[in-house]
Amino acid sequence: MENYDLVIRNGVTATHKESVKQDIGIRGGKIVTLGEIEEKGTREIDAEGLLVLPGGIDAHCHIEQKSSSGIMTADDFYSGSVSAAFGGTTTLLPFAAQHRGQSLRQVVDEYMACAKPKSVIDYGFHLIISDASDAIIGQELPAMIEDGITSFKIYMTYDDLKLDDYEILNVLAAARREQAMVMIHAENHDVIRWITEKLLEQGKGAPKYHAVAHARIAEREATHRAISLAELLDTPMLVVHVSSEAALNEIRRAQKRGLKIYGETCPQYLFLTIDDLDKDGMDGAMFCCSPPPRDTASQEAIWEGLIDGSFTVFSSDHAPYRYDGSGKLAAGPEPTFDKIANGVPGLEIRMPLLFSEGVGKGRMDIHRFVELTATNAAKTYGLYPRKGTIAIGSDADIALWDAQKEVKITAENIHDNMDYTPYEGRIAKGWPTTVISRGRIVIENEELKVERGSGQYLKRERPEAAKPTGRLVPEIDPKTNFDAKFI
Ligand code: DUC
Ligand code: ZN
Ligand code: ZN
Repeated sequence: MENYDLVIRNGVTATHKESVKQDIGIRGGKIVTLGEIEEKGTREIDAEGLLVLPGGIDAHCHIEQKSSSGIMTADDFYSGSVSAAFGGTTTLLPFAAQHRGQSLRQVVDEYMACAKPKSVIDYGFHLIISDASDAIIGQELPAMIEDGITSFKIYMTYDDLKLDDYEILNVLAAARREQAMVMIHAENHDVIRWITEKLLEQGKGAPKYHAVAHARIAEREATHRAISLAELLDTPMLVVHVSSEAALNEIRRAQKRGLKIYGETCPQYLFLTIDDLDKDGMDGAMFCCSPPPRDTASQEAIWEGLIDGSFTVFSSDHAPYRYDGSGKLAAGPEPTFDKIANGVPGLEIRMPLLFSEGVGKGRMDIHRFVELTATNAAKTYGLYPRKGTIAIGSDADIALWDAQKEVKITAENIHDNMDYTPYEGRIAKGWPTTVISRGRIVIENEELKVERGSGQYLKRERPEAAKPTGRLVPEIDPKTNFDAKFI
């Protein structure tokens, strides 16, 4: 006789692989039984007519993070985690961002101290590495990876963050040795800088010129270069926030050649365009993010990449800066585009908008939706099968999803700490009604049911996805992918 803390009955469970009508028995925060359950649980939920999905994993978000120019995100770990949970997400992987001169341990300790008393759902961290000195890469980074922070992001642009190709090679070599996942922001710094200078010389400082300065060619070139560096050292790598078909095609080509190159895209590249930046006054600032939204043809190309499997994960890239002097207008009431904080919010709408426009409109099936919003992130970042699926032994992280529920997205009804949403007025059909994290009911009847700080830190495994292919040998010897005739 089993004793269940919670039994979910009569729902259709959908994982990345299959849909099954079954009951779910939960005990001690874990899924312990799948199938027909006769015994009563301490708590019971009737999920008749609902989809029972793995809770989402948002693997790219900026929470309680200071940008390199010193601007604080609007969300802390409380408002950010609450907002994510209302949208069906049960795990967050935000960044612990190193500013040059900081030790990685100090950075992680600071972010842990912020998250622990506030997050209502489970969380881990990716590092951002802006200082690729020997001490950081050779000693500190391996220690952090050993401690379960098994992924990190590097940048090819931004004065205070960018690494040059030599530094990137050092970082990739370390990631390969340690089997950590490298995430890369791929935009050509000097191309952006050059166009920006020319635009500003011509007095073109309005928000819409942000999208001109961050040209697609800058993204394509940097994506190609990043992939080349990863190929040289046979190091798996994930290209974050891909906005354009040209960059996506670089990823596709690499994948066709058998390289472990992964891609991520985000709601802003499906649902916004350059026209959103072209608003009266400064209003376009609300849509400034990097890379910027492109055009409707790009949106279709990004959809195709999600459908055909070229993209591995769909993340929010939630980077919330309010439309006031604390955020977008921190440099003054009418800053030129290069002084506007980059980023848009999206934690809460990530899954509902993809469900509504993807599954609801017949572009993708529910299994692909689950894969993109949960399972693949778990696999890519060392959390699978604990997170990202509904299976015996997995954490009971579950979103009960009403495919018919329609919600109009407005700044007021989104639970983050923002004063706008870029998706104001859109209706998304398909929302979670009950959200469960480790068997705890987090959201029910439109209400938060757990205490702040009840989320747990996740020490992650080294991801299988970060294992080198083994088909190339990065040491300099005649059997390698180096031109070795004279070695
Ligand atoms: N990169 C991100 O990942 N998020 C916001 C802005 C940026 O440049
Ligand atoms: Zn980035
Ligand atoms: Zn980001």
